[in-house]
Amino acid sequence: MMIKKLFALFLMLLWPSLSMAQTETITHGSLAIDRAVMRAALPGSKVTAAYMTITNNGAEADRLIGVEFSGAKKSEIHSMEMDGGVMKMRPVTGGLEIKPGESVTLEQGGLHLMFMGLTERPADGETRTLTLIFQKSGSLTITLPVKMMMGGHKTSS
Ligand SMILES: [Cu+2]
Repeated sequence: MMIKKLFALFLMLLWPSLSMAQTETITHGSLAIDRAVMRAALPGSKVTAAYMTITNNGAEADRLIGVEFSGAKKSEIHSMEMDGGVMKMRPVTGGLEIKPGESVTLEQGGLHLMFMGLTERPADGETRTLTLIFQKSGSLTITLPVKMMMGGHKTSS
């Protein structure tokens, strides 16, 4: 009887990791991260960005309040807005709210994670590790693919 219960528990624990490998969704408490990707940095460039969709499946709002990346001197959450006909990006103050039952998409030309003062160069086909810091859910370390991406974001500075 005990063995049966343990086996059932084992299956329950195994199942999310199997589905995670299939869909590339990373779950963390009530949060789910999809389509995480880091932009490959061009040779000589000191900046790059990362994008993803964060979904809150919980009943309470959470906030992405920070990001850490060991390959950059400074990592920030940025927004991008038109300002007098010019695209301008600025740090998101107070964190990025993820309302219950909603998704926030960080994408080219919009919200993004910004890495400045790169101390190494993330190249196409590699992977990198980031730590996302959430107000309620705490820290989540994710490994994401690095891909060459065109347009949408200024990668030279
Ligand atoms: Cu930026």
